[in-house]
Amino acid sequence: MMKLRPFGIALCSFLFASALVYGESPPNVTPAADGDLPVEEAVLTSAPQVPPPITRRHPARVKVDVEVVEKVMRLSDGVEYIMWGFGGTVPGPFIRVREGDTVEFHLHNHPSSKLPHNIDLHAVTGPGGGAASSFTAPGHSSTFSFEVLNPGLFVYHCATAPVGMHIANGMYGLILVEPKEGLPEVDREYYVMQSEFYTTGGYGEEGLQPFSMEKALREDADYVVFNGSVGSMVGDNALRADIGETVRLFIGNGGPNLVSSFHVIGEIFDSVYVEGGTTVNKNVQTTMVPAGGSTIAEFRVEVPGTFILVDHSIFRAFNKGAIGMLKVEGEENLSIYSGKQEDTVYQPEGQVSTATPDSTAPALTPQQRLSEGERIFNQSCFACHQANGQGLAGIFPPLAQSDYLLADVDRAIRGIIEGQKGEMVVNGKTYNQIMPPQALSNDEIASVVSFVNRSWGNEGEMVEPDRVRKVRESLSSHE
Ligand code: HEC
Ligand SMILES: [Cu+2]
Repeated sequence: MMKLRPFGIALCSFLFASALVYGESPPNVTPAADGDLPVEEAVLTSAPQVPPPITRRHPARVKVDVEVVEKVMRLSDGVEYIMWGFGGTVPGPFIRVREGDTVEFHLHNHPSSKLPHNIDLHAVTGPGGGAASSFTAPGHSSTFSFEVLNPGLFVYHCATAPVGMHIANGMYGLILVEPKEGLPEVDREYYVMQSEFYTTGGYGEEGLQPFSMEKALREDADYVVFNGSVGSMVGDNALRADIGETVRLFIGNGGPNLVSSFHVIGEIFDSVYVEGGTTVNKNVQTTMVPAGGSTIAEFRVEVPGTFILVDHSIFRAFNKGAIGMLKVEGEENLSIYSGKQEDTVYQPEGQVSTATPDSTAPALTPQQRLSEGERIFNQSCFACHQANGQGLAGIFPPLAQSDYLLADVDRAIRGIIEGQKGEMVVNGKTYNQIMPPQALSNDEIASVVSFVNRSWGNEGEMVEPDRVRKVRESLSSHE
C-alpha cells in the first residue's frame, strides 16, 4: 500500500499556482464547476496488488498524490539499475477511479531527483494527457485535474524528453476507470505490468547496469520483465488463488518498445477486455498487449498447480525474465486434468531406444566426454539452466558455481534420471520448482555431468558411465 499524504486546502491552492509556472494551461484556470463533488483520497497500491473495487454510485473528486523518486533498485539477482519510479516503485502505483470522477492529480518530484518529470495518463482527455500541465522540476510539485470520461484500463507514463529514456527507466503504471455500473465481481484481482530494460551488460551481468541507448534504439532488450524485475512474481511472491475462484488480471505494457503476447500456461482466459476497453472477447489463449496499452483478462481456476505467466514471444520468457507464477491451491479435479497416467517405453520397430541406460558407445577420452557433454547440455539443459549455467532468478537454479551440484555428484545424477522437485537451497537461495526427468543414457549423463562439473569455473569431478549405472541401479532397487 502506498503512503498517502493528506493535503490541506491552502496547500492545494499553492500547488495550483505552481502548476501555472510549468504548465501550458490557459491563464484563466479556475476550479472546475464540480465544487460540490465529495472529495476523497485515492487508495494507491503497488503491483501486484489492486485497490478495492469502487462501491459508490456517484462521481467524486479523487485526489491522487504521486511522488517520483530516482533510486537504485533490483532488476535481477545481483543486478541493479537506477530506476525512475512513480511512487518510488516500478511499475508505479495502481490508481482506481470511476467513470465521471474528477481526478485531482498532485505530482511531486523528490528534491534528490536529477531530472524533471511529468505524467501522461492515457485516461485523460486533454493535451498531452496532462504532460505539460504536470511538468515538475526536482523539489517541486504540480497539480492538475481532469474528468475521466471513458471507462477502461489505461497506461500512464512519463513524457519528458527523451521520452523513451524516461519510460525505459521505469516510469509507467496503470489507472483503471471503472464503468459507472462497476465491473463484475471477482474473487481476486492482480496488477501485472510488462516492460523491458536495456542494459550495458548482457542478461544477468552483475552490478549496477547503466541504460544503453544504443540497444534501446535497436529494440534489443536485455530484460523483459513483469512488475519491474526478474522473479517479481515467483516463489513466495507468486500470485495466489483457490480452486473455484475467479481471477482478474489488469495487464499493462509499459514498453518502451515491445508488444506483449500475454499468456498464462495451462489456462484459457474466459473473458478478455480487448486492449483494456469495453469489447469483451471470450475464450482467449494469448492476448496482445501493445506498448502503451493494456488488457483485462478474467478466468476461473479449476485445477491446482502452478500456472506460469509469460510473454509468449517465448525467448523473452525463458531467457529474458518475462515469467510470473499463479499458484492455485485446492482439490485435484482429475476429470478436468488427470496428471500423468502412464509412462511406458515407446520403441518403434527398428529404432534403438535412446532411453536404453547402457549404450555400447566406445569409451571416450576426457576431451571427447566434455565436448559430448557440452552438446547434450545445449540440447537438454540450457533452456532452463541458461547458456552459461547461470540459471534464472527464483526459477531455475544455477549450475555455475552451484554448491548443491558440487557437494554431491550422485545426488545430481539421481536428479537428472528421476527429475527433482520440492525445496532445495542452492547458493543460499531457495528453489521450489520442478525439473522433469531427463531421458538420457548413462553415457550421456556421464558426459553432461562431467561438462557441468568442469565449466564456468566449476572444479568438480569427471564422471564415467559406470558411476551413473550404479546410481540408476540403486534407484531401481529402492522401488
Ligand atoms: C525444464 C527445465 C529444466 C531442464 C530441462 C533441466 N533442469 Fe535441472 N533443474 C530445474 C529445476 C527447476 C531445478 C530445481 C528443482 C527444485 O526446485 O526442486 C533443477 C535442479 C537441477 C540441479 C540441482 C540444483 C543445482 O543447481 O545444482 C542440477 C544439478 C540440475 N538441475 C542439472 C540439470 C542438467 C544437467 C540438466 C540437463 C541434462 C537439467 N538440469 C535440465 C530445471 C531444469
Ligand atoms: Cu520522467
